Amino acid sequence: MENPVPKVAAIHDLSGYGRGSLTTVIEVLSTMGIQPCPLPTAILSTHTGGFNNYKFIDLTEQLPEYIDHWESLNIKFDAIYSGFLGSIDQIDIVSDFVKRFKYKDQYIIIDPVLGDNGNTYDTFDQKMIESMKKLIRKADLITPNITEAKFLLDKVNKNIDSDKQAKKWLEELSSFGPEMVVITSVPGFKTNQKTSVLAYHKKDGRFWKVNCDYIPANFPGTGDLFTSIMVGSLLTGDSLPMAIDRAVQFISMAVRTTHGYDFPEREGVLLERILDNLKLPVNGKSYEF
Ligand code: PXL
Repeated sequence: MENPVPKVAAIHDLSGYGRGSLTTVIEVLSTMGIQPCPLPTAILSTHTGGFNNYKFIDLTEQLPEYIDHWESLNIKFDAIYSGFLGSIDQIDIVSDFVKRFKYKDQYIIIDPVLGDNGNTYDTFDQKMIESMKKLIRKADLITPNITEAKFLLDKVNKNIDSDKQAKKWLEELSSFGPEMVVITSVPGFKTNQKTSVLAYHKKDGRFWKVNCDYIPANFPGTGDLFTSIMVGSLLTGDSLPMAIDRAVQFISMAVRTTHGYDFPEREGVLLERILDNLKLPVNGKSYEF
């Protein structure tokens, strides 16, 4: 039996407070009519961006038996979607998971969570970056932010400052293996009043760009929100540029909604206030070819 509701194996941490990772993934996918099946990589009291002394419970040792049980149930996932991994060994575990749960017409989405704003997150180092370069070979779609793209391409001191260079970076990332590459949070080439999302689809050789107004706010968890919307959109039949448009328009709305309140940025965007907008048709008016 094909799945009456698409199923996604969601390999992320569960951060109890602050929004992001599994709480965001579950809310977004469920709203979009998709069943999230969480494979928790770690449990944290909060995410690591802006909170101190958080409790971090690494679940690496528990994962093999959890996965063995899933395998015994013969579950067919329409997509496998990984994000924040709690240890370097988990990269091998995800790689093995993809091999064991491979299924026809399935999307493998790897969000290579490593860092943001030029830095790695607390729990990541160069070894993790090297392993992530191997893991992304397995993906159909990767969604690094600009900081992660720089780490993956060993270009930490370089910037994208023209369309020509943007294409080169996208093609280089795609040469690792993924059919679709999306880079988020790319600063505007000419003005810092804009940021862009850039994308490449290897199969048809087309490049896409969606510009967004820059808002001087930095909410943790928007990367998870972006990729989760991409996953939901692709699984419900959107094209790559339409999926990006949907994610960009929703996140712009989320950031604008949240920015209007006097509210701590570390708690993320006020997702629950606007979640239902994910069900609306997207107008596709923002993407450029
Ligand atoms: O959103 C990425 C992410 C996921 N999980 C944890 C994080 C972060 C980013 O800070 O701290 C625990």
